[in-house]
Amino acid sequence: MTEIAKFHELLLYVIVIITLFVTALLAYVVVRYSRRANPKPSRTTHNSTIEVIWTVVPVLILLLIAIPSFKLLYFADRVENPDITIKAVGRQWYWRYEIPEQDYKGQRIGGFAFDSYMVPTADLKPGQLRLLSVDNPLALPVDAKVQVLVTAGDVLHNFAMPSLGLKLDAVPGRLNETWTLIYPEFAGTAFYGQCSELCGNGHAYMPIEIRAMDDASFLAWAAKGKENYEPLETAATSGDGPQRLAAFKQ
Ligand SMILES: [Cu+2]
Repeated sequence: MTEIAKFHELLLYVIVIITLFVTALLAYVVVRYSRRANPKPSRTTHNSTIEVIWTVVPVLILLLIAIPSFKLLYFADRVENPDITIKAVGRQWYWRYEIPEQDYKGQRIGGFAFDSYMVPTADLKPGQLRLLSVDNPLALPVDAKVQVLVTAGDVLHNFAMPSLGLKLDAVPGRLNETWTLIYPEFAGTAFYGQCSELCGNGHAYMPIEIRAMDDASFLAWAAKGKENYEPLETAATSGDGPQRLAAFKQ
């Protein structure tokens, strides 16, 4: 997200300079070449020097934008040696998180999966956010390169977490990849996102909640997850989504 914000700032400078330049040029032409100030118009039809300049300069500006833009695309595309890998699966209408078995900070963690449902408005506890809080949030360690894999179990969804610079299509039969890193000062912060691809009736009711945690809290969460959540081997077939959605609708 930091890099996206930096790129956005660069674009803002480019846009402001171009807008000021064009506005000044327009004002100059309006005043200097009005009928009163310039009663006998020039009959010039072309000027090679000016034409070359107004072609080359915009090309250079576009290159100035394109180079950092492509660098950013490739930077966000893949991370070398991630510290941890998580997988988000979009379903109608909830997110399922799979934490594959892996080493994190010298400990064996993962091997479990769980469903993450929105907390219905009637069940909200103090501090929980309407349409954003979920029953089982995903925890992520701070200061770790997190490889994020995204797919879908039924129709198109989109895993979007604006604060972390994440927005990735969830496509059935396809595994999309990106990564993020949460700065250490955000330990203890909850981040909220939403499905961002119209996926049907419950599209607005499948939010994403990520809790940033320091390593100790994260390892404790992972240990509890291993105990309480379902093992990953059976994860693909054991979703109780339809029953829980029916309960939610009642
Ligand atoms: Cu959706």
